[in-house]
Amino acid sequence: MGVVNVTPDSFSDGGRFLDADAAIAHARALFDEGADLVDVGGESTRPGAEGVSEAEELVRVLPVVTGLREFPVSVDTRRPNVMRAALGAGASMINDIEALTAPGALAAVAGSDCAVCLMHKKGDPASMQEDPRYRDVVAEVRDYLAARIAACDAAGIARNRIVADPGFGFGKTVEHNLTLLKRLPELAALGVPLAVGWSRKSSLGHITGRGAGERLAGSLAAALLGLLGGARILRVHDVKETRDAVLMWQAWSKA
Ligand code: 7PJ
Repeated sequence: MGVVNVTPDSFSDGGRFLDADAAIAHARALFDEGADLVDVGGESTRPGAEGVSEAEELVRVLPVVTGLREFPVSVDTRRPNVMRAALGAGASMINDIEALTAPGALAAVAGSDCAVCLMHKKGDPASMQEDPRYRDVVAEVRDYLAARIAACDAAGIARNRIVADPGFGFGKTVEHNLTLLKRLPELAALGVPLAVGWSRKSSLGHITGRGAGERLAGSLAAALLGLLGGARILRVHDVKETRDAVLMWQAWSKA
């Protein structure tokens, strides 16, 4: 899963069309590099990020989803209205960092046949990294995701449409992230495919001492550790390089 952020280009005076065209071109490049899916997001949910309005999110995301109709597209959103609009425009998956907890989100997904990625997070992006605490991070993440899968089930979203993601970096210290990565096989008990996202994240910076633009090798190592732990979807910025790591893992698995 390649990451496509749709955010206004502050250096461009060409306006909205250029932002959408740039995102579409980026997504096409990621498919050329071997992505099976791209994740289009119009709201930054990085730690400390400020929110965008629903109208703004729609204006960012919809032209990109529409422009990628012939490709498998996931839309990273927490808002039911954005979910419905994106699915109407041809999206095949909803990736929700709030695991469909917003009022109306379960119904928005249940009303289509799309796939859904349920992610764990603790707290809100503005403050979630301040002092996250868990008794047992793996048990808490697993129980939360199991409850969200049960909520989907009750809403009529079949299990074979669901992917679960522990949400690395979302209300988690470096230690929590490492514990979850090491004990990823315990999340297999959820009975749905697992997605992981370590790409370029700050935990890699803490571990390697590298700045945001220098985390490719760390990201690839984390991706491989995720695969070895049972992950089946890797949410990454660097598709070309990750594809080679996946091919190495596949060849090693078959040997
Ligand atoms: C994730 C995500 C992740 C899923 C972001 C970033 C932060 N969705 N959206 N999993 N991370 N499913 O890319 O640094 O880990 S935004």
